[in-house]
Amino acid sequence: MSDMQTTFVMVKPDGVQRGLVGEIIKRFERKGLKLVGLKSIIPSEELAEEHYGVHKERPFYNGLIGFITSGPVVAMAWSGIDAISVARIIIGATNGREAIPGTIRGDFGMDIGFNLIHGSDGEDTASSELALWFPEGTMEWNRDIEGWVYE
Ligand code: DAT
Ligand code: MG
Repeated sequence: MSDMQTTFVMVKPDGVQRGLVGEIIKRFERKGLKLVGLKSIIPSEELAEEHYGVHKERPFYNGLIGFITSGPVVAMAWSGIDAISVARIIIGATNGREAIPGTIRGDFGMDIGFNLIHGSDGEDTASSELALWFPEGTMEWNRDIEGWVYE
């Protein structure tokens, strides 16, 4: 199935602290995904807990919430055909030590917790995460190069 989708992507505090925001955005941009939302915020505890609620019972949960609320993140919405899986491929495996070079985590990460970036893992999480991080909605706009990205 090839559907037009929008996915939620977030540069985590370690990616911001390490000065990788531009490098990360560049990879989504040059791939051909379309930017439809972008903001930098320091997430509140409530926001972090809602975002990672699915991991509430995991041993790393408290550390994860502390990490995500520790400083600025860059929240983004990217659109394109199969954008959810395309973004996950660009991001790479959860553990940076196992992620393939060429992926963001494979190129820049050495850790599982400090893994630089989040990307929605399916249609349901994409829509709930977009609603959570972009309650104001995302942008509708026509990109002039569209006809050179998709045949
Ligand atoms: P992903 O971010 O690749 O979708 P996930 O949804 O399984 O991975 O986990 C969410 C985040 O939680 C992950 O990006 C980093 C953290 N995490 C996962 N497993 C962990 C572990 N075993 N130890 C520490 N942090 C972990
Ligand atoms: Mg996940």
